Amino acid sequence: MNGAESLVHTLIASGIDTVFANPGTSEMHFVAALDRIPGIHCILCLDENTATGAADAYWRMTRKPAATLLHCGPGLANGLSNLHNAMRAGSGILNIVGDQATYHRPLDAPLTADVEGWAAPISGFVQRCMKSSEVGRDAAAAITAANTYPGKIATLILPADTAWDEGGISATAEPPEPPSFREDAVAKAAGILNAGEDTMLLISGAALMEAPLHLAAAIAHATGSKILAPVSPARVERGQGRVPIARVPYPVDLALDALAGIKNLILIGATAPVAFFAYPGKPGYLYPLNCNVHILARPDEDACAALAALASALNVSHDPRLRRDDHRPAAPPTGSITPEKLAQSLAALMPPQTIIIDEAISYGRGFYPYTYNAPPHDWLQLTGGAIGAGLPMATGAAIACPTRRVITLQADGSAMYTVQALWTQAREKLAVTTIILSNRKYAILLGELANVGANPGATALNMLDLSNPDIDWIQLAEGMGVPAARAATMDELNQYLTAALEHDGPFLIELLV
Ligand SMILES: Cc1ncc(C[n+]2csc(CCOP(=O)(O)OP(=O)(O)O)c2C)c(N)n1
Ligand SMILES: [Mg+2]
Repeated sequence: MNGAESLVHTLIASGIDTVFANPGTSEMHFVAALDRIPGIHCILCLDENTATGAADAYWRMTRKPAATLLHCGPGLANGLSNLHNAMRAGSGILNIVGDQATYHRPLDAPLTADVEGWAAPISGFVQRCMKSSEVGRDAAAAITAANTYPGKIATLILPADTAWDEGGISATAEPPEPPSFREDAVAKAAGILNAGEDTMLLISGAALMEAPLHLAAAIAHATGSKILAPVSPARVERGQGRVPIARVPYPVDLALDALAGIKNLILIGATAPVAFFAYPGKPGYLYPLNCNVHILARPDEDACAALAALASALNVSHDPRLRRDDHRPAAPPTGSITPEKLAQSLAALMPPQTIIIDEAISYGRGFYPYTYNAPPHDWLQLTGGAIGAGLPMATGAAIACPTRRVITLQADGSAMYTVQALWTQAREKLAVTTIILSNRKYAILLGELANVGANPGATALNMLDLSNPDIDWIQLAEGMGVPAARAATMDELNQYLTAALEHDGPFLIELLV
């Protein structure tokens, strides 16, 4: 067994069966081993940021790491912005980076780079394999790290000779230490909630899944407090039969309003809410200066167990009245296109268990309330603000959940960063419907120009304009094997969306907004 084969055996023994890959010369033995040893689904991505974004959503939907396969430092560098988003999401990924042979590195050949240096800021674990006999052991340690709550990016650097040399020994990853929580933090939170001051529970991570969120809502209801999610949670289970939860609004003034008057902020798997950016004359923290911030569970602690302990300390149990029980709209709205109508159409047309990938940027701000009554679904967002995540995440979510539908709410400018993910969707015949929100501009930045007090002229405005030439989304999609149609009214959108959701593979709708 060579080192590469020991790596594949270690992946399989440790529960990893999916690799999002963009290989190069130094990974050829790993590629050959994946071929010889059955059991791993290898998905070719035509750029590294598609591979890393796909692995992120794969984790969010399965809580199981996928592996990436990236080529040397520059391949890793291409994938960094979606690794950044994955790190912000708390996703576990086995991030495999092939590299120069150990003895070739000192020669400083062109692709030699500081892989560790580029990997370190987004990784919870970095290890360079030094010998074929140690690849299995190193991979197992990396997988344990990737599985460590809430999920970490574990970068495993695989020099070519450690892959091709004989003497490989496969290993099995140990389960990680389970997360814990602090009893004293629970007791203190119970005291705060019993005192009856204005209190907000800010909930994130695994606590946004159906059962813990329901319990959090019951606690809030019983104690007269409020619940809120962060501005861009990794995943929320929502829709009919579940508890609706709003998010901290993106615009600073609206966020300040949402948290105004709060005397206590209890963080449950969440960090203290801050503005996305500084704006002249506006605060960075979004809660009042005199608000007491209490951490019930840090993001790396067991927020669900802490919530359960808090509920029992307060003698609160699930309250079925808090679940959303109204029906979805009988028919989707027609006529001209607005964000609210688009959200209502989604609620009316999406099948149960749809996975929504939201990189809608400015157009999507108001989608949330209009989809509370949609069938049960998951909503995944851009967690780290690094645009270019939507199409890759849709790809990874569809691979993770082959029996579910994926709908991508995709702003046009952001789509262009990783548009080649569409090709992988076509090749893998994934049930993904992409709705391109085609406003032919960087609309959010037009607002931001005003927010920071800049006074734009023609040069500035030209840098935020995506027309001249207009991007032809139909040709782009069809050029990569994804059938597509253009919609200029809600009626057209409804018609194409209905058909797309019956269609076996991917479909793209360019929505002229
Ligand atoms: C990796 C990365 N590059 C650049 C930006 C800056 N940026 C934020 S939003 C945006 C434009 C978004 O345009 P689009 O996706 O069309 O959404 P719209 O504003 O039109 O709603 C840019 C360039 C970013 N957030 N991340
Ligand atoms: Mg746009």
